[in-house]
Amino acid sequence: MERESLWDHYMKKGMSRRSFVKGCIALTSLMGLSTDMVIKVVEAAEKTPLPVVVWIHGHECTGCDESFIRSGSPLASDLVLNEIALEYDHLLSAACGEPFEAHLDKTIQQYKGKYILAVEGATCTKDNGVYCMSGGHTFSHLLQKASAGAAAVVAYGSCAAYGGIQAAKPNPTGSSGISQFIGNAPLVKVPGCPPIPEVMTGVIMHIALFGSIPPLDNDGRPKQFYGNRIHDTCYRRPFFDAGMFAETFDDKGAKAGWCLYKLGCRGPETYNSCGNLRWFQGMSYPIQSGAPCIGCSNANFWDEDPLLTRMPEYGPLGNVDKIGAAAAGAMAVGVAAHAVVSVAQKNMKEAKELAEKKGE
Ligand code: FSX
Ligand code: SF4
Ligand code: F3S
Repeated sequence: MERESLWDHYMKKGMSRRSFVKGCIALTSLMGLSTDMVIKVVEAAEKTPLPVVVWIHGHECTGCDESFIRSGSPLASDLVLNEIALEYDHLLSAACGEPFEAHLDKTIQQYKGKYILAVEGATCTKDNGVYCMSGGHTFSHLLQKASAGAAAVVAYGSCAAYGGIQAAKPNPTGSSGISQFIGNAPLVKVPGCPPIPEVMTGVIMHIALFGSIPPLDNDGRPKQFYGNRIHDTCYRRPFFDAGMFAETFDDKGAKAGWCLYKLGCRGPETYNSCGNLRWFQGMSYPIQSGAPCIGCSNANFWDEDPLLTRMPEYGPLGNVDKIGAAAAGAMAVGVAAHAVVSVAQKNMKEAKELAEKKGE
C-alpha cells in the first residue's frame, strides 16, 4: 500500500490548501533554504510519501531528545505525529520488550533501503560492548543491523558524531562516534551537545522531502546549519573587535555584556547556528546567558575545554597572547592576535583620552 504524503495527510485532516502552503513555507525556512525553493518544497510535500524513521539511542544523556521535543517550528509533536512515520524510538515509543524488538525487525525488512535511521549517542566496544546494550545485544550490533538497510543515517549530537562526553579521557568504555559501524550508508552529522531542536527537525525534513541528504561540509555536517562560526554571528562581536573583554564572571565587563573570549569562549573556532537560530524559538543561547561557548559541536570538545587553559590566564590584558598560544590551530592564533591588536588599540585610545584629559 502506498504511504501517504504530507499533502494527503493535510487533506485527510480537512486542512486547507492555504495552510498546507503556509506549512511548506515554514519548512523551507526551517531547512535553511532560500525562498525560491518554496515551489520545490510544495511539489515534494505533495508527492513524497512520509518517511519511515527508526530512532535508536546508545551511550548518551538523552539531552538530544530533550532538545528535539522542544522544537518550535515545526512542533516536535507535529513532526512525530504528522510529518514522519516514527516506527521505532527507544525513548518516545510506548511499546517495549520482545514485541517492540520484533517490530524493529519487521520495519527494517519492510522498508529496506527507504527508512531514515536517526542515532543518538556513542557506541562502545570495550569488553565486547557490554557497557551499552539494547534488546539483549550490544548497541554496536544494533547499529550495524539497523544501518544495513537505511537510506540515510543521521547522527544526532556530538556523542553519535564524535563519541561525546563518555569518550573523554581515559574513555573507560571505549566509546566512539558511530561512523565506523554503519557501513556505506550515507551519514549526516548533526553535532552539538545537544543539537539545536530546529536543526534536528530541519535535517530530517530535508531528507524526507528531497529523498537525499543535504549538502555537507568536509566533516559531514549540513552546510546550511554549520557554515558559520559562532563568532561570526555573535552579537558581542563589536566588543571583541573593540578589545573589551569580561575578565571575570561578575566584573563590570560581564555585567555590561562584553566579549567572553578571556573566559574561555570557543565561538571563534566553533561552527553552529546558535548565533542565528538561538534556542527554544529564538529565546536565548549560552553567550546570551553570560556563559562562554564551550564548543559543544566540536569533535573532542570534552577534552579541550578552554576554561581549563584560559581561566588561569585572564587578568592583565597583555596575557591575551598567551591565550593565543593555548588555543589550538592557526585560526585560533589569528583570532587571539586580532584580540591583542584590539586590546592594544583600546589601550592606546584610553591613554590618548587620559593624556587629553590631563592636558585640559
Ligand atoms: Fe550526547 Fe545526546 Fe550531549 Fe546528551 O542524545 S550530545 S551527552 S546532550 O544526549 O548524545
Ligand atoms: Fe562572541 Fe565569544 Fe566571539 Fe566574544 S569570543 S565575540 S563572546 S563568540
Ligand atoms: Fe554549544 Fe556553543 Fe552553541 S556551547 S550550544 S555551540 S553557543
